[in-house]
Amino acid sequence: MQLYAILDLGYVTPERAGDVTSALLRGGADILQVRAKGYGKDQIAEVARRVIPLCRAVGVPCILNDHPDLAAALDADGVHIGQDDGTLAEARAIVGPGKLIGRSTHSLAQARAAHEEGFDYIGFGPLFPTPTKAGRPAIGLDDIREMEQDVGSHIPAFCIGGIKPESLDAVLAAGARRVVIVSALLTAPNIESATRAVKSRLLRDTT
Ligand code: 3NM
Repeated sequence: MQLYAILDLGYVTPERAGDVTSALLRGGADILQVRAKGYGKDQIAEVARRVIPLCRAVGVPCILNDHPDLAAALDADGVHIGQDDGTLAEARAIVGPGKLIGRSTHSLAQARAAHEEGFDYIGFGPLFPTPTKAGRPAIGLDDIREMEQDVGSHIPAFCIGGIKPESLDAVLAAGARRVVIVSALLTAPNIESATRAVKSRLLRDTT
């Protein structure tokens, strides 16, 4: 589980959700999140109902961003929550056992705390400035190795934020083993081949 893709409706219209999801999956995404900031729950549900079966058909977990209630109602494979979205226990009470619950973390301390709390996986970033989460300060590459040692050796830890195919080498050299890449895949001329290129780079370096 090395490449975490996000179907972000900031980059992809709902009409293209199925096609883009299929391209990400064919390219080798290991886990996929539906992220739809600013969309209503009905719209998110409509997209997720199409995307979840595509993921399930190839055994890839489908995670909803932000909405534990919707994840439970749609029987998604899990939910991803931010630092301000309450505790693991609160999310767990809504989604139930057996679902993945991930946490965004933005420092070594937050990464350790999320692991201690019992999250199933974390995001760690943003490594670089990114328009996908505008305004959040970049944390750079310096803490990746320690984060991998303390957290990533216990639960999957995905480095995120501004990662491009061109910067992947530096991110891996800094100790990362798993990444989330959003805009660089979703805006690629060929999403499937861009995803496949990143995935084979990850496989080459981290196995
Ligand atoms: N979360 P891109 S950075 C959704 O650091 C998200 O928590 C982040 O998109 C975090 O690959 C980020 O386009 C955006 O930079 C990732």
